[in-house]
Amino acid sequence: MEEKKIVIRKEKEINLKDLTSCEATLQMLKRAKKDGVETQFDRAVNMRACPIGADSACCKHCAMGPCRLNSKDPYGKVGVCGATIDTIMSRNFARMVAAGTACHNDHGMAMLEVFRDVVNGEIKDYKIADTGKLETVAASIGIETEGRSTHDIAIDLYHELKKTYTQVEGEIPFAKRVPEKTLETWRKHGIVPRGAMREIMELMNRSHMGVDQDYKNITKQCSRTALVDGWGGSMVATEIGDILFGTPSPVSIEINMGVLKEDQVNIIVHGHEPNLFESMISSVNEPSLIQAAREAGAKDINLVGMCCSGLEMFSRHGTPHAGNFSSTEPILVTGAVDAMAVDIQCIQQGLVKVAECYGTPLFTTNPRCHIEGATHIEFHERDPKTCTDEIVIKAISRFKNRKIPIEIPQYVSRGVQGFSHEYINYMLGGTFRGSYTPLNDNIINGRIRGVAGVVGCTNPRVKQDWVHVELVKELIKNDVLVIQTGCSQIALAKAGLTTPEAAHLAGPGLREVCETVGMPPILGLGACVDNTRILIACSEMVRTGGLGESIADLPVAGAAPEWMSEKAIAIGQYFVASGVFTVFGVTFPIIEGTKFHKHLFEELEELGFGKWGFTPDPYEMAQLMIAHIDKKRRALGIDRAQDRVLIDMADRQKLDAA
Ligand code: SF4
Ligand code: MSK
Repeated sequence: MEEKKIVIRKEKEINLKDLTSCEATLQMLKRAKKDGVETQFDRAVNMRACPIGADSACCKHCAMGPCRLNSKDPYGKVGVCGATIDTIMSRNFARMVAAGTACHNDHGMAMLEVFRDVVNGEIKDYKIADTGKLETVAASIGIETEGRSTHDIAIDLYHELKKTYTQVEGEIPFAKRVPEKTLETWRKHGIVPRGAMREIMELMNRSHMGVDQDYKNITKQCSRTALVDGWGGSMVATEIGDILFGTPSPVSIEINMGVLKEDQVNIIVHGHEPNLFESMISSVNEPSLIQAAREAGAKDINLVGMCCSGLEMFSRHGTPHAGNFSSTEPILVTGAVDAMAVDIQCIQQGLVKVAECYGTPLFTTNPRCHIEGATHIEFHERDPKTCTDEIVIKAISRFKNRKIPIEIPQYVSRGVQGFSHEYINYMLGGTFRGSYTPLNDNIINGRIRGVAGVVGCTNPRVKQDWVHVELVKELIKNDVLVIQTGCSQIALAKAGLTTPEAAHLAGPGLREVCETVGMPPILGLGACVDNTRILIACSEMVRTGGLGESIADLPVAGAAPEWMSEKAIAIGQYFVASGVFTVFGVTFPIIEGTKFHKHLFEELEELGFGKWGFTPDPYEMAQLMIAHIDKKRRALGIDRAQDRVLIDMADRQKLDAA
């Protein structure tokens, strides 16, 4: 492959150390700079964010505009149609929620179709790996499982879950899993989702020029749409992924760019759907392909994950992981990647040029995601190996013809990952009495102050991984148990903080619990669709008792400190609508001091939901989250640590006599 060089526009001097706290990525950024190769970090420095767009103070929903309002004087002007700043910002926000929800639902629906074809026998390369999970999920939405065959339960489950997407009236199936009081709040406000297609369609209609022009009414439909993401499409993706490929349980994995091997054929899979990766595992274990790799001079074939599909794979199979979103270009700079195969979501177009520069073949595989300049080899679940075998063959050929000097940053961390909510149940309660009672008890007695979900992307507008790591360190220091998904989980794993030994960084109460159970203070739950595991964990905490009646009563908080995608906004809105205080970093696309801002950041909580928060500073973010957790503890009457009282025989006799 012809090597090309790209000249970076020298508009600004960049101090590379300010861009990332990932040492491996930093090493590759130095090499890229030397080679004159541009990455997202250069582009972010040279592309000043539009201040009006950043505040969402512009509208291009019709050809009377585009209209730009003044962020400094938001009520000084309206659009040509008369739209106010609150209408414009809420419509823009709505379209982000619609797009994010569409992504997760399209992913979930594709997974459900694969499940249907596996059950029908039309897809033969996959099978149901976890029948126990199949039965649990089916029973949770009222499907009879007693004495029935796996096939019959699976057929019913498919038909029931299909309603998540296609139903036009009624409530989505997983509404049955929502705590009663939370569901009551949704019903009162008319936001229980019907089906994803209906909700997304209605939100797009309402955010069109000249339809819904009341920011509070638009917010309602934002919540209804976002809820069909968290409790709908994403939850289906998680549950079907577990049923087909296995429910994760903790596994020790290696993470960071040092997992690449100079003497092996290195293949990276990056994206979000587990199907491609599962088939790639079969292909790299194919004896004829291993033989071909050896004949080409390689010791073996080394399969590595990145981003969220990598998270699904290391949670299920312990597959090594090379890094998060912002490292997907830098890893190509190693020259050691013999093929990168991608499916959907978070695949930057910039990969094409970096791949070209270092002679790495880049393959798109999903009909939804072609990229100009990448080679498309379509992946079909009914014949998956044709695609993945071909990618392996091309990777072997690239290995044989490597021209670029290899430089692999020697950074590898080890961490324990793969804490499904089922495993948390088992870990805390044991095989025969699996339950959330020990978690609730330790929250009530104050050893654990509360639980924080720290999730989401990395974003070159802030120092990569730094906000995630500092925030999480601050939270565990204050006895807050942290649960994680997505690129945030990868940041903490790279920082070496997902081991049981990291308990020494926790406050005394959390440390005691972690040491007793032998668990890390930071639990990685999987990919960004697996935020639904957090929702289920919250529901279980409510059901277990002692911490209030709805998710909004729990001493929990969420954060996406380095978010960047519309999917993150949809996730944030479904956590808020479910009752969770959710803080975002980087930037927030709403002008402070406006009515819409007040609605999202204050009034939603008064209506019985959670609310939004914002700060780019990790320490302030931790304080906001801890203050919220403490507020909830006060409301529950558990704000003072309640140590277990050990009673002696004399006390016991007094009690018996009473
Ligand atoms: Fe301007 Fe209104 Fe058209 Fe938006 S919908 S571009 S605010 S005229
Ligand atoms: S990959 S959505 S950058 S978490 Fe799920 Fe990471 Fe955010 Fe993509």
